[in-house]
Amino acid sequence: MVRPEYFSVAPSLRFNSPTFILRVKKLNCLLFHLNTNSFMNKIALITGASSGFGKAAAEKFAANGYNIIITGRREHLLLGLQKELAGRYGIEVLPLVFDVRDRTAATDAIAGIPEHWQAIDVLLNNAGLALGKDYFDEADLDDWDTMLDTNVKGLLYVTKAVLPFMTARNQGHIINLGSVAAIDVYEKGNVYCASKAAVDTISKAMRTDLLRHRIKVTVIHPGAADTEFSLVRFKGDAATAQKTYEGYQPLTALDVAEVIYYCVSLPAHVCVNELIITCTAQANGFYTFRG
Ligand code: NDP
Ligand code: 8X3
Repeated sequence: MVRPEYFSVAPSLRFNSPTFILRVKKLNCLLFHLNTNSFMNKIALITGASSGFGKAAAEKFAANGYNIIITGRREHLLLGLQKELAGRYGIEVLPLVFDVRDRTAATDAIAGIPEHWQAIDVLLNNAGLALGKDYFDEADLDDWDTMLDTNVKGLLYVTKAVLPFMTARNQGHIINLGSVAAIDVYEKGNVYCASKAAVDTISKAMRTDLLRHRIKVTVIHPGAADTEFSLVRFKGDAATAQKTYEGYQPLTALDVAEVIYYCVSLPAHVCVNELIITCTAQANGFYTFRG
């Protein structure tokens, strides 16, 4: 026979006892906080998250518990990524659709993010492109405008819009995507190389001027990586784009995302200022062994 005392419930745990009611209220309060966030999570804003490095970085940050703000022009890709990453990793994703070349759109989109998204820990300035690969005298002025407007001015607009959120907290990490093209000017690279050299110089300037706000600035210079980059550069000519990667194993977007995440995961007092990453077959902007 089961003795009655095994069924007795401590007075404080009886449903109608004041202590029990208080405990339930406290539990509800805790659950409410857990629900309304995940805003204990860190926040990363990633430009150009609809493809390539940006998309791979979005997944890497999401997998590590970051809430992410993903930006780009192709809304359907951002919405698809939002659904996928929020579902897979249980984090929050805020898509922002704007063209980084549009100063007002970029500034307004970022200035208007909800308050609980404003504590941005990491800004990944990744949106960018090459357009054309032509001799200087034969290149298209519109291509040059687009590259400078996107790679240089777009990066400046986004950074200026995000900085008030970082300086307010005296903390943050800005990662800029340069390229080996910033370091070695190869034939027919002209203005793309110049735009990435500008990113390199701007990164040094940011690092210097933002020291007083304890904001880290890292510039990452990747070599050839198989993303949509070449398809965009050669304006949809898939055969020419594919030739870029023939005869060797290029970097993948994931390779670069891993390195980006390594840089942000270092202790607060450590900053990777500059980093060059190529596939093993590539020495620099000039030499690639196609065996
Ligand atoms: P992808 O073409 O795959 O991705 C580029 C991203 O930039 C897309 O998400 C695109 O989004 C976004 N983007 C382009 N223009 C704009 C714009 N005007 N406004 C907003 N977003 C824009 O290329 P990668 O991932 O390879 O390139 C990412 C960065 O890395 C670039 O800065 C590139 O120069 C640099 N890089 C690339 C290398 C490579 O070999 N792949 C090597 C070294 C550096 P959407 O079209 O939706 O707007
Ligand atoms: C992209 C790499 O070598 O095509 O920045 O310039 S390269």
